[in-house]
Amino acid sequence: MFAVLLAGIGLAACSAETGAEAPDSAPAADAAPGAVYSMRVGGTEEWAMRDTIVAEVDGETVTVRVFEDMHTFPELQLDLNGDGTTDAIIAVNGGGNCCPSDYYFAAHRGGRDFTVRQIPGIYSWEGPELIEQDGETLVKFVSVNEGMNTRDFREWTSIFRFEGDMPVLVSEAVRPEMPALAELRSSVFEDNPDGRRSFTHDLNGDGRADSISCAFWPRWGRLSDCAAELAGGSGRIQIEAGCKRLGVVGQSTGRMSDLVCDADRMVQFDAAENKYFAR
Ligand SMILES: [Ca+2]
Ligand SMILES: [Ca+2]
Repeated sequence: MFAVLLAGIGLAACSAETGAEAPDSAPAADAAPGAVYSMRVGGTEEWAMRDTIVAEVDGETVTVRVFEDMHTFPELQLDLNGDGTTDAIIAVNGGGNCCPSDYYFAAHRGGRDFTVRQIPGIYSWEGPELIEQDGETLVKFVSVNEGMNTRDFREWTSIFRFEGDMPVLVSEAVRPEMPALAELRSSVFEDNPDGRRSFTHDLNGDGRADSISCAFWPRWGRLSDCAAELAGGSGRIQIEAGCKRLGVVGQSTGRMSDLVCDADRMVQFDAAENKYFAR
């Protein structure tokens, strides 16, 4: 998850590039016959953004929608609503890495007529994915409440179909949490992001409570610099995992209890390194 997060940040940061040399069209290799979508630099201001989605229709360039002062990109181009015209899923973001894109459904209604609607409830760093389900082509988004907050980790998968010009939610499922015996959550830093917080659990089964502690990284709302200290003092055991929730689960690797990061990511002790690593 964390690698994905960082990749997402990189992508968002790259999309913040500006300038008049920006290409005026996006790859559209998978486009079905019909409208071909691309983005254009709108306006003449210094911080020109590729804020305009256009479509080529029968040799004509039609403005589909201007998202003023935003970056745009047509992510998917195909007939999503089954009416024979090429539609698009459009990513729109403000540049930088604060937030993932918003996503819009552009329906080509024929001729120069397009309808654009936001796809609601999405907070996805990875963007849309086409899936086949029961013989139907649908679009899946995986959202994560990543960002500057102390809320509990939440990952939800939303699947949409497109009817006419409307995105219709087919299903939404939240990734369930693996239960923990004891845990620490980002929310304990809500009132004060400074210092360290800890909890205790007998990690090595010697009957003595050990301490697990973390600091906090406000920018991404994650626990940071987590470490375990065993009772009796064999030193600090670093926990290499950036989590919004770190807990102890009822299984172990070698002599040491396994940990859970966020919903269900396993974090296990590596005796050779004397560290915990996320798997
Ligand atoms: Ca269509
Ligand atoms: Ca112990």
